[in-house]
Amino acid sequence: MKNKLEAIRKYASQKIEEAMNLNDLNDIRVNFLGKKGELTQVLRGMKDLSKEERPVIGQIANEIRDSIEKRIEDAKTVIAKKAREIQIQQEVIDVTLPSKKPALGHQHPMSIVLDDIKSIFMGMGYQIAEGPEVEKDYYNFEALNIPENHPAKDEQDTFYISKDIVLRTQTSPVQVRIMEQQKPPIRIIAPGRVYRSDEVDATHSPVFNQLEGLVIDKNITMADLKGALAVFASELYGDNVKVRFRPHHFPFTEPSAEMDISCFKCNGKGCSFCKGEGWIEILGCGMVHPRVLEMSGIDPTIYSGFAFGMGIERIAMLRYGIDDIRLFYENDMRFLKQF
Ligand code: 2NM
Repeated sequence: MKNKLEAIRKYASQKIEEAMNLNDLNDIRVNFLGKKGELTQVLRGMKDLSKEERPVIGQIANEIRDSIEKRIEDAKTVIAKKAREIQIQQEVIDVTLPSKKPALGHQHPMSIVLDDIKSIFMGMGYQIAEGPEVEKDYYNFEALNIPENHPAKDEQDTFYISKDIVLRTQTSPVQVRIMEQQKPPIRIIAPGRVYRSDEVDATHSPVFNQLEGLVIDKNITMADLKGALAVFASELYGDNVKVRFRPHHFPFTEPSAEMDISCFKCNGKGCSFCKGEGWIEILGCGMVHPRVLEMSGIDPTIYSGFAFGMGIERIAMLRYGIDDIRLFYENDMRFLKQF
């Protein structure tokens, strides 16, 4: 019986050494130590042994079972380690391979133009002001001297949240809020999103961006307005553009004007871009109406000021020769990548 046990030990060792993987080792465990395993079978035959032999053989059998178990566990560790080594080898990263190009975004042409305009005015000492897009009717219309019956107030033109709350149609309410809060001198620009109840077409969008400016101090005149806006035009479009002011009407300014720049494509000669005019309209402006100053708590007998407003989409369309406003909102990379 002793010999038989030794033979099992030897045979099991050999099998364990030959095992290639965890499955093989499991089979070995079953074949030797399982219910019908070879060692188990031998142990069953112990009942035929004498009283003296039984504990001796029993001890040997237990030793052999423990040693087979331990060897199987050791072999498992070795095999797992080998498998890990092979895996690591296969997963080696070739750092000399060219990398995948990340899909980079692109600055939106509107942001480029807005940043340029902002830095021109910041260079002239203007501060940037912001305010709510959902605005009181008072700030959007009344405080700007826009009368109750003005066409801008028509439901056709303005989105009403309620009778006295609207989506702002311009960023001027931001400036009214600043006039209420701050004492002159005031020198601000108010960029931001505005809303008009317009049908979408190549040049109209119900949501667009505007930038308005406001300067208030003692002795501010139309000459200051012209000087500031001429500097702005030459910084944005180049030294050789000329500006001209045409009389206009806004309820919140008096006098009011529209500013044109000489066409930067044909230098003012007249071309298809400026429709033969030689001039391109870029903004509206004027001297802030004394009533507007007064309503916001600024004494019009001491202070005066000028204001202006422009549509950012329009400025960007002119600058880049974009003929459809909808392209700004589609975020098609083929469009965006061009700027
Ligand atoms: C424009 C044209 C002219 C304007 C006026 C004001 C305020 F608040 F001072 F009254 N803010 N912006 C203004 C003046 C806006 O946009 C075409």
